[in-house]
Amino acid sequence: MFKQILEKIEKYDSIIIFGHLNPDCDCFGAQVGMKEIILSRYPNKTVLLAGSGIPYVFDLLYPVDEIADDVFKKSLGILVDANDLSRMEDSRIYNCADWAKIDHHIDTGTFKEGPYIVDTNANSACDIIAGLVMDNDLKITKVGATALLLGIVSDSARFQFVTNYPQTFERAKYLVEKGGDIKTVYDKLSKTNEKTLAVKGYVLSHYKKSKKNHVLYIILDKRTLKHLRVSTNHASNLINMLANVEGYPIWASFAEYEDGKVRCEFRSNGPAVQPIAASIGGGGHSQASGAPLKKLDYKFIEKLVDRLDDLVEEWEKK
Ligand SMILES: [Mn+2]
Repeated sequence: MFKQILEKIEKYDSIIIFGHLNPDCDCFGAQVGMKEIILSRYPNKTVLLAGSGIPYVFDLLYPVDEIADDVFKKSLGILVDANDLSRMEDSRIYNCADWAKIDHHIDTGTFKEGPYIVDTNANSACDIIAGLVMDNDLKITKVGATALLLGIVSDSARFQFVTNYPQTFERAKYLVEKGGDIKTVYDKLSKTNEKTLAVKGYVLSHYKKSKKNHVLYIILDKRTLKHLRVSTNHASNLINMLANVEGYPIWASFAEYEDGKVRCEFRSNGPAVQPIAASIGGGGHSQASGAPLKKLDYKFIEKLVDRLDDLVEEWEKK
């Protein structure tokens, strides 16, 4: 499949790499990594990054691009770290001339627009891309290697969630040897601020337990988030505050946006939670998935938590 993706890249002078909604370090790292790989091989092509990226690493990598509307129709669109066109942050992806995809989420079969690589065993999209570089003897710059390390380190929660350790460590080693700045990546990811401490304090003192005591979860309504002065996405990304608590193999968060919609996140170190996310229009990985809700409906959330509870009971019986 990579050969087919490469053929597409060869065919277009203009290439736009798209990140998903609520971009994270894996998606942005994969965008920058792909751009560096493509430009190393084809220096005369124009490669642009769509979406909002991760501003706090712009100084370490570089910012996303402002792209005029008319550029899309002559460009190849590459999707990284997401299932299909509907998941991408910049919806102008629909206007592209052609598409290709590299992803590690459970394949929903909804991407039919072009060649793709999906490896659900990879802990991050950046892990897959690092593998492509090594296996195909591609060039990677220092910035590109740093970007890929950023995705690998963040999506694996500092190498906690890894399926194939020898392979991932080998790829990380390769990237460090290519000049990837692992030290600064760790510094960036560990840096925190008082606002974040306040949210963490709130989560630790307000989390709830499911009826059958298998699930820890937190509900963050928009009033609370406003009071804490943090965005819904920032708070959602702190879900692992509730991770690894003895007796609770599943943890979840429900955070309300300004417009009343809700972001749900489910995590597990026991049963797969992806089917529950998928059943309400979401998806992701087997043990780390999310879904959108139209509104903050406490009754509905209670039912969802009951289902997660039942899931653990089923799993414990096995
Ligand atoms: Mn990812």
